[in-house]
Amino acid sequence: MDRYDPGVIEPKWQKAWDTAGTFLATRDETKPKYYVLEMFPYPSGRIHIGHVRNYTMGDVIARYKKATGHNVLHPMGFDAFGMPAENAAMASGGHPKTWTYDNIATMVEQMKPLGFGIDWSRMFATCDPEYYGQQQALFLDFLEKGLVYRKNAVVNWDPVDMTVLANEQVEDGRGWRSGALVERRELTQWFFKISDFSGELLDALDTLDDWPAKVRLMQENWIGRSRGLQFSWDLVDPAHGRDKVEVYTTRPDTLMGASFIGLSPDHPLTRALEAENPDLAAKVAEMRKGGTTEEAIEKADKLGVDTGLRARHPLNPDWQVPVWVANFILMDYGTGAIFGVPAHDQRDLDFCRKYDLPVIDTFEALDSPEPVTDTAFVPPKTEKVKWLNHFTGLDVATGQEAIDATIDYMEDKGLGTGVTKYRLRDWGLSRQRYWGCPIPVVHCDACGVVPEKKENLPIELPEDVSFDIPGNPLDRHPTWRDCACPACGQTARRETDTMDTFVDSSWYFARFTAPRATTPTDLAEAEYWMNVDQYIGGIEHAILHLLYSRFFARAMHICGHLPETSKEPFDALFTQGMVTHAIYVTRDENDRPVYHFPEDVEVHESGARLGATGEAVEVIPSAKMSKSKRNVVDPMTIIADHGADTARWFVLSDSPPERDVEWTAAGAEAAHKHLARVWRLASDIAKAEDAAGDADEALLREMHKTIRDVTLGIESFGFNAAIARLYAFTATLAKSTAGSGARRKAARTLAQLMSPMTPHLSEEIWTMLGGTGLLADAPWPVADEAMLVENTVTLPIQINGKRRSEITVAKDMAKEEVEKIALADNAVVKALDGGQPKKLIVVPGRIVNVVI
Ligand code: ANZ
Ligand code: ZN
Repeated sequence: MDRYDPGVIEPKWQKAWDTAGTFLATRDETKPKYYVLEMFPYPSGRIHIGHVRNYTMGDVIARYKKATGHNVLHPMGFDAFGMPAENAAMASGGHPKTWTYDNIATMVEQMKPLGFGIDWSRMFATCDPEYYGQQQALFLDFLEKGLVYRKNAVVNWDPVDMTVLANEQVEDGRGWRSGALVERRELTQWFFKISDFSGELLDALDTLDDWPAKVRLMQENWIGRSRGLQFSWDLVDPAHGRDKVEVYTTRPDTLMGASFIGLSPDHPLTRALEAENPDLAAKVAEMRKGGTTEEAIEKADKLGVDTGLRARHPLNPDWQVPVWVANFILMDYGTGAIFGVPAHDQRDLDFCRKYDLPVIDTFEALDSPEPVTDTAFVPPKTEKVKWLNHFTGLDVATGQEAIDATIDYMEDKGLGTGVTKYRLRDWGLSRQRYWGCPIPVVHCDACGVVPEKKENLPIELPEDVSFDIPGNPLDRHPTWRDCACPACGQTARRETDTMDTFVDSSWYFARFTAPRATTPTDLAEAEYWMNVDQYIGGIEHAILHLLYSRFFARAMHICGHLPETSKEPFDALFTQGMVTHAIYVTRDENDRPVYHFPEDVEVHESGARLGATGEAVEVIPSAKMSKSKRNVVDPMTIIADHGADTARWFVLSDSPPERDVEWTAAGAEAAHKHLARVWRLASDIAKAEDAAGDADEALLREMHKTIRDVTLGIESFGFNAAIARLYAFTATLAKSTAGSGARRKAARTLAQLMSPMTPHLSEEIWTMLGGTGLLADAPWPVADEAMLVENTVTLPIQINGKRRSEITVAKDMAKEEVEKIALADNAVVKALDGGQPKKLIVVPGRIVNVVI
């Protein structure tokens, strides 16, 4: 071979690793283990360059850890259930299963040429019955431990698609697919009891030192701990057997500003009133339209209806406030009822303005008698404010003080209780969907809801289903629902809801430790391999996926499937940046944008033009890649043009891994040229035969510094810095006049240091330069500390006070030795002209003075 040819090199080394089983992971108690995991992909059809960057990062770490003596687990699988497969089936008539497995096959075919050091023997897809059967077993264990339960819940119902929608699937109050106005419906649904773990999940965030602070903060806000007051208002006239309304507030300090009581449309009292009052019922029905997301509720116009009931202020029985039903009050937060304070809450203010309810001043500043009417006003933590209505005995207090003082006051009087509440709701997992994991329970007329027997698992999805009409095909399957009750043996019906696909991704990391076990995990394997030492994935999963996984790890521990030490399953988390690309736009005759694929555009210094017509193209730099904007690059094209090593090298160079990197054709070209240069350099060195020389030590010193810097770079996720150092060392090596022995050693080390990024090229050079065995198995080079310290010094020589020359000597050289070398210096010999110096003074480490 006389040139760098990745098309030949890359398949060759992939085959060599495969044959040798280089990346197969087996338990080995003699070595420290290291588990590195990238968030597994959804089988959408093709891998994109973002995947390449993500998996390359994981691979750099996996290969580096292997080289540093770790027993590495680096698996890959597919998050394979979900809506797109069903949508594809609806759109083109195929079957979700075929669509999914075809996509998986394609994506594996695309990933293999990238040369990732993955243990492919552990691969699974979450839609494999072998996997989801164990998920069903987990469900049954959770059920037994009370970690999953059934309850009625208000859901987003799409009346056209006849399905429940997740909050994220409701866009502007409409179903994301059908565009139909979403309704709220009450359905019996399954829930995981994640809220039991709210406090623990929040407190444990403090132990996750190797997680990005922003992710921990996002989780903290999502769990949302708040301290407030729960207390009740007596009804002036009891109704439907109720004589009070219980409310929850985080602002008890505003109690004297209450102007109404608000009930959720789903509050039991509202429901009772609806039954007898058709007028009210009609208005409440109107409120139930629209999504159930907090955001949707926040955005919706404020709607209310006066129930006619009145409630007494707990601190002043003569003070009565009206009881309204209001659309912005959620049933599943607090008590589903509030007291409204328009002076200090924007929603309440909007509501009171609309329905003409009073706005009551609550605070005034200490230095001014003017009431504070800013709705966003929270008594400042430092400035003192005075309460207009100081009922607690304190007439001044800071914000938290005022809140705490009111809670204490109410508790003392026996009027209420301080409570800690969390925003985190139980996790509703029921989906009226086909392409998901069936919930393994049975409905029996005699016994009710009965768990399926474990020996009947997996409850497999039937394959003979059709998607030509909306709704859940499992519901209308002629026979699949029919089964025998596991308890009494009578005919019964299977649950037709399937699980939220977030369930599938909440424990796959544990399953990778024993992917073929006939129980959810094999405890010995889990104990050895868990936790994930380094998890890598997108920031878009900062909240739900990670939170659900943290809950699952706890629940699995409770059921004996994970050790106690795995309650936090991810020791370190890294969230990588995206690969971006310029968008190329021209305008059509109506000035509408027309987007162009990068391959159709020629980019010159003078600007970008369409290759075909020469038309000028507008360039929008660094945009998120998106098919609709056509600013995408296909990793397969890159591999075909430049090789996988170039793609791997490029996605990690130029910017730190947590930041975005912009893909440019020119950048990829330059990366490829550099790798070709390294190949040529190595192949020249392989042929060279020259003696050891003066420059050997300098080259080897530089090599050891490079080892140190690249090692540090990889250890600290500074892949771009490591790459910059490798560029520099390549330049040094190219210029070096050292002997071939030293250069060979340096080139071999260069290849080794590059190998996590460019494994194929590195193996090739390793072999070329006489390395033994596979480089992938070779131990990581260690920087020689002695070579890192500068152990020589350069001393100027002054002759009669003038600087005439200099000598370089070992730092610790004895004075007499230095004198000898100084006397042998050409300039000194000349000046002495055969005589002896009057004086010869050596100041160690500084200077040599010669007086003649
Ligand atoms: C009186 C008040 C006065 C409130 C004020 C706020 C400001 P956080 O802090 O997010 O936990 N609330 C209580 N239950 C609710 C429900 N089910 N649906 C909608 N809103 C509800 O929110 C707690 C505050 O949100 C509570 O404090 C309550 O309004 C409202 F100047 O009570 B507040
Ligand atoms: Zn039964």
